[in-house]
Amino acid sequence: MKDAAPQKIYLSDYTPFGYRVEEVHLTFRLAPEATRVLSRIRFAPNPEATDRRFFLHGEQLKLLSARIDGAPITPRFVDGGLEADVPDGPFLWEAEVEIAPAKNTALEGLYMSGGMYCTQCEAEGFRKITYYPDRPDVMATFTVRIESDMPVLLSNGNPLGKGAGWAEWHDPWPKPSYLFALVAGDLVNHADRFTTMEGRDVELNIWVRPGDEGKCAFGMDALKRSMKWDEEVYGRAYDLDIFNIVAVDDFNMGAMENKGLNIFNSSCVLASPETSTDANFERIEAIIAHEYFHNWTGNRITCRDWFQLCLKEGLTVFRDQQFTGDQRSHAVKRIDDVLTLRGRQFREDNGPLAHPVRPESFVEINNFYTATVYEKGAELIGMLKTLVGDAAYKEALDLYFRRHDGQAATIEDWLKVFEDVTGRDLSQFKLWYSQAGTPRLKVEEAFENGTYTLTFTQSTPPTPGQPVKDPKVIPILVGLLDDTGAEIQPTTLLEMTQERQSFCFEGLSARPIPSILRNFSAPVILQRESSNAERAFLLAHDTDPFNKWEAGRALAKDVLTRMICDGAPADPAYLDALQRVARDDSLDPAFRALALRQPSEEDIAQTLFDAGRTPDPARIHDAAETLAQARAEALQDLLPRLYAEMHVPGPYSPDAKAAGKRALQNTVLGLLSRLDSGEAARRQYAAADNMTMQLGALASLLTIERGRAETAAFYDQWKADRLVMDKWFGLQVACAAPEAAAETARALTEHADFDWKNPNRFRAVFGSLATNPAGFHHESGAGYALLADWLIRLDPVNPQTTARMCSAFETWRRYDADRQGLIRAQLERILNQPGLSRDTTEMITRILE
Ligand code: 0A1
Ligand code: ZN
Repeated sequence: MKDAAPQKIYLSDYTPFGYRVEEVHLTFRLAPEATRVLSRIRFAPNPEATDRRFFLHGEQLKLLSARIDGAPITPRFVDGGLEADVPDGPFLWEAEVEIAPAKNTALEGLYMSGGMYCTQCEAEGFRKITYYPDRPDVMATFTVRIESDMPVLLSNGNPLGKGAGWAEWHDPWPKPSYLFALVAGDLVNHADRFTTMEGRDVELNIWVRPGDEGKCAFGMDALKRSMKWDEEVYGRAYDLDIFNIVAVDDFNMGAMENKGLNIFNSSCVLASPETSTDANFERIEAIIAHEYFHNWTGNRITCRDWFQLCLKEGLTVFRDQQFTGDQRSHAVKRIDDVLTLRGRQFREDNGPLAHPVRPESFVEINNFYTATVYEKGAELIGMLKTLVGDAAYKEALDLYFRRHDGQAATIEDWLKVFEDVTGRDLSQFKLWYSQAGTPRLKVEEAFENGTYTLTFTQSTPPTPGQPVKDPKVIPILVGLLDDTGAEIQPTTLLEMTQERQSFCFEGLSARPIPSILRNFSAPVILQRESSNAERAFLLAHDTDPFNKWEAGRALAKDVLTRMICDGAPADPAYLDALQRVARDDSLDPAFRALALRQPSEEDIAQTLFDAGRTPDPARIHDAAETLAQARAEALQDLLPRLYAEMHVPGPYSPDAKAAGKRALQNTVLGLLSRLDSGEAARRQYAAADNMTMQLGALASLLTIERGRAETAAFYDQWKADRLVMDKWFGLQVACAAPEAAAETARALTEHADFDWKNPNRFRAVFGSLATNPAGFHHESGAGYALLADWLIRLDPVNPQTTARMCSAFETWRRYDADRQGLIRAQLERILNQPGLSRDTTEMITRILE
């Protein structure tokens, strides 16, 4: 058991640091086992602070010397750092420390990946590099000298000079330590240039390991499009002479926005048609944009403290979502984003890990890089924009950049710019930042004397530490259709502020058919009695593409739920509606692919639980399989033709139009394979000249053969490519039959290529196990035990990735007593490990509470 409860940090305890940092000089003498870091830091008393305690964070550092104004001192080592007595006025702090990057398996601070040195400092990694006030409200300019025989030496800002075995960099923009970065390695670059709207000629580089240079062109193109877009849409130009991106294989997250030196998980930047799917290309484009957009929303304006994380993340996610919508399709992007929101954030918000978008306390900040902070955070920006309108949103953002450039800001600052621009009082809106949980929005309707009334009631279930919730402002976009499908009331904004509120539409000649929560205008769960006939009608006629798709999804969920709960057969009305969508050539293929996708088993489990039932993953899986077979049979006349029509001739291009066709083609293949024993899939596999088609075929084969399809040829073809091998590992577990999933995963852990210390490889196997619900929740409990074994093994090596993977267990209270018992036993087993990390301890404790 744990000795003492780890220390909790509270938002309400915030106080500014007693000192300002005027400038930072760092010298790195790199060596794998003994890197020396020399720091020269100019401090001055902070006139805005009263507490003059001089405390510097530092962890896992060997202090070799420390001086103040040139005189050696002996600091006092305290928990998490050191303290020293310092002069009353400005002074120079100098220290030398030793660290061992080669031994750093946690991938936080300075570490090594594939022979190169790299850093990850967000959120609190800089303190593993040297002693420093490692908090985001301390901003300073950095000058960095790197001494190493590695050929490429990079840091933030602009290059000052380089020679044999050294390079110097200077970043003129004050920044917090979490944006510091250093890279040293044997790297090659894909170079380009970009001229900003201000006329600055910027050198652009993507640095990769030799052999990967052919996988950079798409990322570079995405970067240039992002730079242009931020100028055109937000008026934001890049502000240094060079922008570097580096790909590393060992990385805990997707990528990191270090000033002028973004570091990427190689899976989020390297792309080629042969090795990357369309989904990979789209994700890479979005992440490149996301990190680039942070240059203004995150770097130029940063967060005062880590409780304000959503200030940079919610806004930057919102911006990257806008970008993808502009580059591709707004409708498809919105549906994809809502699928992610429901699949990850609603799941989180409705379980033991629920927390506000701006949390009020934490033990380990790394545990709060969550779907709630990122995805729900982005929804809050979208709601604000809907409420104030596009013009006021633009004005507010201009004011935000003007007012807070160079500052470490708060959510209060953010909301104040909207208040100042619009004159609105946003205090009720602010509840979205402080109250956790997904609001339920119940809808009632009445029609009398030509007046149609919609009455909404909102309620938010209790979440940990928040038993009672106040009503929030909910922007509800509504349109009305008549029974011919004509729109009689175009999209209108209803602004709900009370717990129960009615809105009237007058002068109607007949009862309309409502389309409610268009474009998913608020992150809520809509509860409305509706018939499948009405859903099919909206699927056919709604002019709002999101709600058109939503109607089809609601229909499918209703059909599946009845199959699971009442043993009903697949509803022919649903199958008819599906046919109409499939053959409607006026619809974008990407949209059709989404509309033909079946709701996930996880989604059904959550829905059943919400309706007060106990989901049985095995039954859900069986019903999903039965429905998929029924869908294939219902569409069988159409499938071969549709498959042929979606063929994209010529060389592969990752553009949205071609990708949409391939998405529909692969969806059709999935259905077709259920009828032709995989014949078309084998043909597609043999003919494929790109990964989208090759993997699509393999997934279809694995699905129909319940995970037993031959994957050896794929392995032989791709064994030298780490990123493709992640797909090979992942797909086998994702497609495994329920009773075989844990064993498939276990067998893969014995494979010579299972490098479990690499987060991508670990996630390929165990992330896929956790997202195969019938497999993970198999009644034997084998999935739970296997994951727990491996979390226990990974924790001492990489606490951050271990802790993140614990969320696989977050839905445990949904399930029956037997499963709950099995999971509890595993959670307790993990918690009882001696020396368990703070990260994992916090996660398991919260899940168990
Ligand atoms: N700020 C990055 C994500 C990130 C967060 C934490 C990390 O280490 C703990 C690494 C990256 C982003 O939003 O892209
Ligand atoms: Zn981010």
